Amino acid sequence: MDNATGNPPEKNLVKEILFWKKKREAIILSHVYQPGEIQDIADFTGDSLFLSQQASQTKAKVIVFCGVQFMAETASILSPEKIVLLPEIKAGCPLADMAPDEKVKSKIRELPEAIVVSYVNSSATVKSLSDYCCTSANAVQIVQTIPAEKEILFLPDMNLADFTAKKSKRKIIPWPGFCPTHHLLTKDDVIKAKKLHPQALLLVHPECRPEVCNLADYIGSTRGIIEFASNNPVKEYIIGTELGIFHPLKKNNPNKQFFPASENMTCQNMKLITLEKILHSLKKLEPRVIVPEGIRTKSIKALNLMIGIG
Ligand code: CIZ
Repeated sequence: MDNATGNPPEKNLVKEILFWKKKREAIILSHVYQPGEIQDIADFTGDSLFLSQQASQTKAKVIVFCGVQFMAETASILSPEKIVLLPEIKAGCPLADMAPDEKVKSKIRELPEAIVVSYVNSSATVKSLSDYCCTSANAVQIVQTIPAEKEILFLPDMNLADFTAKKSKRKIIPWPGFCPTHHLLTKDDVIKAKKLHPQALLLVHPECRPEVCNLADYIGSTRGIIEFASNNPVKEYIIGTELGIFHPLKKNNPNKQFFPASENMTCQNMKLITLEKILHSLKKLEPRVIVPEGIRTKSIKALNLMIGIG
């Protein structure tokens, strides 16, 4: 308890955050992989697509992005006139790091005719080299808009590339990257979870390995997984994505049961942001994420195509 207010420390922290949020005319955006207490104080919680749409539409002067670097960069590209804060600047994305800018440039030189589709989990420079950006919520739709005779280079996630190729029936050249959190889920983990919960449906993210996806009842983005579980009469689900998603799943579906496909599916980068860091960020207006103008103007077209579809 706080001696002055008699409130638990977390309650005082939240009050202070809300005070500074108003003072700064800020909006707080939280990804569903963030810790539950951060999702609870956010103005909007969701996936990259939804949060990018909010970032592009908001009238707020300051965007506090509770997520990882590429998400804050995306917000800055879409809303260059706003201050974009990432409360922990070290919150990176190992998947995005698997497609270094120079290697991507050289691959594009090797495939001059290819249409380049980049998953939003990529650097701002990679986005600026891309014809289209996509998220897991709209990768299939985006690829389907590309003329059938065109070669497609899809980066950086090879598992999402495989899923998108199968769904869209398009030939895709994958980049050999993967999300360590999703890729660690094995077929054996899933078989074990299914034995423990035989009545449960298996819902997995397309960043999971193809042999895991083959066993799933539903494969989709975080938004897709939440909608599927919320709209389905079945009461039990095994979930194959980052564990932060359990917060909205349980909150929206108090009468249903959710089991992790693996207890190890935690993205450490997503958990670097804390309530204390959000408060510090609002007070000091740092750390800021700014995308250099030359890269920003080159990446905006691909991003606008992404936020316009889905
Ligand atoms: O698009 C996103 O936000 C990610 C990283 C996953 C998902 O499916 O929402």
